[in-house]
Amino acid sequence: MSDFPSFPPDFVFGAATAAFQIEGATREDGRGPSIWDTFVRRPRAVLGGDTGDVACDHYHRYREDIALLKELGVRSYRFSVSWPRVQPTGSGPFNAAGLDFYERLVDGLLDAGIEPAATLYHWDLPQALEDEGGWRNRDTAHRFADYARSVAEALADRVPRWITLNEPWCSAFLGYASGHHAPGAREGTPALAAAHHLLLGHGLSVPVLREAGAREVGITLNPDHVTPATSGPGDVAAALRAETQRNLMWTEPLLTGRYADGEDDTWGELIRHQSFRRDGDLGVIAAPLDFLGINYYTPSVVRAAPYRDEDPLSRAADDNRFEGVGIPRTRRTAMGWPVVPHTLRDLLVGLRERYGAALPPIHITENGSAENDVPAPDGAVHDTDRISYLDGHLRAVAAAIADGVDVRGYYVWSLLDNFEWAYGYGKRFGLVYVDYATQRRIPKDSYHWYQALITAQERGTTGPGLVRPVPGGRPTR
Ligand code: IFM
Repeated sequence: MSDFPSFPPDFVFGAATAAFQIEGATREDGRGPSIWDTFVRRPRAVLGGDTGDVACDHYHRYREDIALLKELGVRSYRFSVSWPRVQPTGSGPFNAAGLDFYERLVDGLLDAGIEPAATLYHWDLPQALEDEGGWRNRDTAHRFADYARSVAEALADRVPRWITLNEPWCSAFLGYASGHHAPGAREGTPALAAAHHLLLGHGLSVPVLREAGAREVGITLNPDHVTPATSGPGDVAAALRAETQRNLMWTEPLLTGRYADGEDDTWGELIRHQSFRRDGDLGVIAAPLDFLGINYYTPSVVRAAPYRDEDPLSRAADDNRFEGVGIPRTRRTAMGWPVVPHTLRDLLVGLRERYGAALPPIHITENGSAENDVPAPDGAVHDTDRISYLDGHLRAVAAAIADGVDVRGYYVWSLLDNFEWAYGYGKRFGLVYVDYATQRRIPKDSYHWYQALITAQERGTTGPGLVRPVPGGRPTR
């Protein structure tokens, strides 16, 4: 940690999780089924047939997890509310027992001196809404705003920071185009309708959240840092299509109130029938934000490719004539994701250059790495690769701040090892190792490293040799 840059005094260091990935208790206290409860039971949908039924058992162990957060020293904890836990069918009556869980969680965090940051939608749509078309159906956007209102009316007096959606690109393109995520659909125009309705649901919920007392309202995107494989016009155009799908189709409506210019080249016939977009929608979607959440893990290098499916009638919305190429000479995480930290700085500076004053303050709402963690004979988890990943990316955030980007916070993904969606429990992103057989939590070396970093930042004592993380113990100086 020597020569580690100093962050502004009010910079928020945090850690993040999401409901379906950690809570378990999927059939308890009146929770309804979500699209992920259905999807995990589809043959071969999730590696090893893993489910969210128990996960990290956080629903029962949240007090222990709050104690881990307190010991870690984070200022803020980002969690998500499970929509089907608080409103089992996504419309109609709320489930008092479900809301009560989040009341207890929030009160426990506040007692521990930790600011709660709530995400309203981290992919666990109530199955009953999917049965009506899910996000393809415009009505789901209105159901989402109603849900947002009720949750905020219950919690906004104690939760200052609210995130409407987590990574709507994943909900639309992994959920309805590639089919790798719930609900597992492979569609064209309906997936683009889903993307639009996600944005609409976000926009409808922003004023509702404010009316209910939310102090800061934002949305979390996962923009990619895209580079063309060559400077040839074909690859450059392919990179723009990749950027349109991953970045611009989200940031342009949200921050400028316009649809992205590159849509026709990206989607061709699939976007020509736009009856799902109505007059006035852009005004709703562009509701002013208090912050923009950015989740960032790895960059992409892309080149031009033919359509995988020549037939626009059956073509999926992610079939946009580009493909990724490898990035040589870079370490890869256990996800196979290349580690190139400076691209986070470049992405942030690029957003600032593109949107100028229209770019709200930024919180890095997720960043972290999956590594092949195994407890060592001494009982500890020596995850030096994760420490190096986090170190590099935090330095990239500091560099972006030095370059004038208004970044206010950084949340490590994730507090705990957890259910990594289609990869099941095989991929470990946590600062804390979870032994799923016993539910024992073991803080990894990265946990102690982050703890030492936060302590040093708070004391204003970063600099050469000032902080030494002690695996398994408190930082020393
Ligand atoms: O685990 C996910 C999280 O749910 C959303 N952002 C990316 C993480 C790592 O894949």
